[in-house]
Amino acid sequence: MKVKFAHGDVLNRGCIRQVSYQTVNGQGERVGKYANVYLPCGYDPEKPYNIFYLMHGGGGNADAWLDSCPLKNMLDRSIADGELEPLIVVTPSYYTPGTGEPGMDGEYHKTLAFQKELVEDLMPAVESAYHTYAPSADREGLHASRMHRGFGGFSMGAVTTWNAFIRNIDYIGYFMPLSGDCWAIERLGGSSQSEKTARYLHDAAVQSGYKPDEYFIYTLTGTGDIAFKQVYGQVGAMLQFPDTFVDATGFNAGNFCYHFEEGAVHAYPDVCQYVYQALPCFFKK
Ligand code: FER
Repeated sequence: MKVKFAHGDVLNRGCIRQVSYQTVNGQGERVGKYANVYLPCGYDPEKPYNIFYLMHGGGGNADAWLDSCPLKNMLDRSIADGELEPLIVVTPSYYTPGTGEPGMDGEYHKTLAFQKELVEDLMPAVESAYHTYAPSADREGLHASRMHRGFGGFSMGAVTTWNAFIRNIDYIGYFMPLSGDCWAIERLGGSSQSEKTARYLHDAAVQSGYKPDEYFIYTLTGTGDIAFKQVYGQVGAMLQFPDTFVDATGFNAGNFCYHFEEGAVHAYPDVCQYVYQALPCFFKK
């Protein structure tokens, strides 16, 4: 990993806005929700920006990323230093009001149900309010701009990200699962069902019709992370499909990057460092 991000003062600060939108909860009722939207310093509505959606972990909410680590300061400083191109970052939630208390049971289902909300409700609300590369905020416009859109998340947010890869690759070109595996086969299946999980992802990628230079995955975790075993097992199995998941450093020659940070644990401050490392590699195609 390059030098770690150090939290500190910065002259050029971006701002946080909120976008409200309507969606449908697990009971089929219309409910109001919001997501936070980071706008880079000097955001100019005349210019298009890349956009990165970043999901919280289990039990979190749309604010979790912003109040659990210096995400905003990291973005401000990375942009001010010229390491990161100005972009829009959205922190939503996969929970919907009226669907019960957070908990491991039903959690996977929520990350899956969120995939429809993401494209039909959240992206249209955000990308009609702020200027991204989407020529229109409907499926067609979102599809046309997929290489300017990323999705990442921590823990259950990583589970959400693998689901986005499987369900929403038509609208997203870049994926950043952080300290969490793919549960398509079973819960924690990255270690218990490594081979089947990797094959499932491989099949999803092939069936999407996109070539390996049309989707990018950067997954990171720490050796002290409770998700390490799952992510490590899954990455090893994915590398058995080298035509689909092409091993790369910083996407130089391939579409699949991974990093295991020595000693890092399952917590926002460590995971924020991963975003710092990986985000500058996005949106280069
Ligand atoms: C993992 C993926 C998700 C993991 C844990 C989670 C232990 C989520 C945990 C939670 O929300 O409590 O690989 O490893």
